[in-house]
Amino acid sequence: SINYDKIKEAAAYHPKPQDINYTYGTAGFRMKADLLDSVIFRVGILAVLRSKKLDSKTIGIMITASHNPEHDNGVKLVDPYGEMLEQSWENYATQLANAQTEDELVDVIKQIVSNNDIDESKPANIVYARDTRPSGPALVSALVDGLKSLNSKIIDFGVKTTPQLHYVTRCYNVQGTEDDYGEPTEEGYYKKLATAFRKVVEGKSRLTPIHIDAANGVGAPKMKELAKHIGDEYLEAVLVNDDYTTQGKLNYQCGADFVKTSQRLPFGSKIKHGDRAASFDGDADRIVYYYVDEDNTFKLLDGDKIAGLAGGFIIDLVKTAGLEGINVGVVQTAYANGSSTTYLEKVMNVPVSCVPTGVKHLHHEAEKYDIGVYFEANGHGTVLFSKKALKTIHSAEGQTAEQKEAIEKLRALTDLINQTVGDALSDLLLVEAILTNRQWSLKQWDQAYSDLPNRLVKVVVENRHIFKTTDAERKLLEPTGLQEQINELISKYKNGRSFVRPSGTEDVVRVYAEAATREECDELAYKVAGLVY
Ligand code: 16G
Ligand code: ZN
Repeated sequence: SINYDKIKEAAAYHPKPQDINYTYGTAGFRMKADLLDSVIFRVGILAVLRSKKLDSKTIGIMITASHNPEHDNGVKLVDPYGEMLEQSWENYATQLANAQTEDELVDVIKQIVSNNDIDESKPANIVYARDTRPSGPALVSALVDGLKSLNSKIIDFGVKTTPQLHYVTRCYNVQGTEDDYGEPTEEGYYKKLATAFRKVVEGKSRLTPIHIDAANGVGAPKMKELAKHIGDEYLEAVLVNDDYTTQGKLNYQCGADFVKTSQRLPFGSKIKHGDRAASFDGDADRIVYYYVDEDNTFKLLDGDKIAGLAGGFIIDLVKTAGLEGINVGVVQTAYANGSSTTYLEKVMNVPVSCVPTGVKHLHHEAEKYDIGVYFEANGHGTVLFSKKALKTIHSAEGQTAEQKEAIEKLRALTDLINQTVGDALSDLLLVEAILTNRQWSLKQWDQAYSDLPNRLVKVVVENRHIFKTTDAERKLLEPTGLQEQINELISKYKNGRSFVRPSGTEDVVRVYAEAATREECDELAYKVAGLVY
């Protein structure tokens, strides 16, 4: 059982700084790395409790701050099937992190144990990984101190992408069952994806090279490894911003978040008209595509475009395969471009749901469909196949050669897609596989619809917590009266849409606007920002 004196002793080496209030938010804990030592120690403790609670299932821990600056870091917990930590436990994470003294810490632990009827004697299993940040190794040792203070069985998965950690967590928990998800190794991950990719593109001509900006992060070495497993004859990947060892380069003027936010090429990219390019973020769980047009304008293919491409391809395969009983739906957030929603609903006739920002919300909504495609505009997303869909796809036989081929491709897609979480490597292969099958250029893909001009503005306010939203963050409930003022502004713009929400990861309020023209959109964004300020 739990030795509380041992915990106190270990915790004394990882004191909580005074005057800091930590919150486990949308992306776990995330902030300047030098404030995280005590937090990570305590996250280790929470992971052990979670594993004990879930009958010794393996819990994953990822140390990363994704697209944030290099000096930041963060940590999040991964539940047994590779999903985000169950929401009701986020509160425990926050409570543990904020316990000021060792005695308070032990009190919180005891409370979690008793609230959840945790059997203290159950063994605990943990797997952890980190990205390439220089602060990673020191934080890992704080984590290990936390884990060891409770005698858990620990697997160090090393330097990995966030989605690889999600993958391996699921693999450990379903190994040898009918839900087997692959070998719980990095090698197993590459083999699974590479084999599936070759199956989907077999017999089609290879596309021109894909230029990948890896944000100088962990996606660089991992993409190279994946490409080796796939082979040049199927995919030609050319990397830029692949220097993950020089300090100061991670996410600096490059990566998916930079490209999406600034709507321009990353530093270091030399693509010309006709080239195909994509950017990962710092932990390789987001991807956006882009190209430059004849007249040298930058064209972005973001998460909404990927959802349209993937949704369209999967719907076609399901129809061709004759699997009419399988429904396909798409899940978006308020940030989805209005044109993408119209395209999905009106042209493709797909049901679309809108949920609040954050992967856990999208993921859960997508589980309601037989095949649920979810993407945030920022490039984070994946496709979920329900048990029913998997069973149907794996047992279908097909009458005609065409049907058989469609079924084979659907089967391969269930392996190609990392169903635990959005995965830049897996999503890249998904997009490349679809474009190869369709023999489409990025421009042809882009022609499905044109994005409405849009603008995202950050507003620094005194207290962002007074902003309360409803309707999947599309409307403000509080401060009272503000939404009416915003509505009045919106009504003056053609195709105008705007909403205000407090950020879950930064101390700011975000204002989003779109309208028929760039000028109108910018004007709307700044006027709404003016109301918020
Ligand atoms: C986190 C979320 C991401 C979301 C972003 C919004 C996860 C794993 N990540 O990075 O999905 O788009 O937060 O940030 O849930 P914001 O609340 O600051 O706008
Ligand atoms: Zn990320």
